[in-house]
Amino acid sequence: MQIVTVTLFPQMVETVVEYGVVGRAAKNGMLSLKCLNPRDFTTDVHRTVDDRPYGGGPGMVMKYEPLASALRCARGQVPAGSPVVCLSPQGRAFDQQAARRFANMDGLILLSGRYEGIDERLLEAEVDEELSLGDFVLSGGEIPAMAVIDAVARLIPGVLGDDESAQRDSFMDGLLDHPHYTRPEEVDGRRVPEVLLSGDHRRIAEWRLKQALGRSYLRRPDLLDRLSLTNPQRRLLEEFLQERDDGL
Ligand code: 4FM
Repeated sequence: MQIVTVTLFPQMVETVVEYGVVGRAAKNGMLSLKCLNPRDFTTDVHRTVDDRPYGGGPGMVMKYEPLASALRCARGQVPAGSPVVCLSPQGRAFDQQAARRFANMDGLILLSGRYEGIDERLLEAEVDEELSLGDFVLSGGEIPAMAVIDAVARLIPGVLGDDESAQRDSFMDGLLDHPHYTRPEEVDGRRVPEVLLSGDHRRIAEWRLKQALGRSYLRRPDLLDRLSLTNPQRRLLEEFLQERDDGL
């Protein structure tokens, strides 16, 4: 997959392919990341990429022309039909479903803004979708672009090992993860739940699903609202809440 990111801070975004799973994908040639700096597409001596907002107010706005030129160049570096995505709090939620959608494409163009915003006409003319990582305000779209690259890269077929991707397609899709434990069996008086030491893989899978259901119910009820739980799943969730009320 080929990703081009348009950013005033290309060196910042490029670090995402230096580490871990994404680094391995880039080394193996399963992912290519290039960055284009809109400043390199300016035509004035001062290399101006921003200007004052019409209507007044604080801060600066990213100018249309350097971004349009950079995006045109980006389109020439990815397969035709690759979506152009801008990261901003004004976007719809970026989620695992969006990550899966992009992972099945051959190319992706990401636009990371800075300052108070981007000239709206550039978004209308050149951007296919605006996506948000959450309801908070960062100082630029670079970190969200890096998060999108990471989330998408690990879903590209062949990037994760068999073990890693088996987990991904698990029955706990759409739920929060279950708790994890590793050695030692006891630390500072805290023991690993007995079932995980039992070797009974059926009971372990059932315990993990119960934990995932319980945590999702308590912390992210919005996730459960989107699922229709099976009868056995609803029984497990009721057991979880019962055991919690019992102080277990
Ligand atoms: C984005 C600053 C565009 C300036 C930002 C411009 C964000 C988020 C975010 C900051 N992006 N999810 N939350 N971006 O805060 O995606 Cl021009």
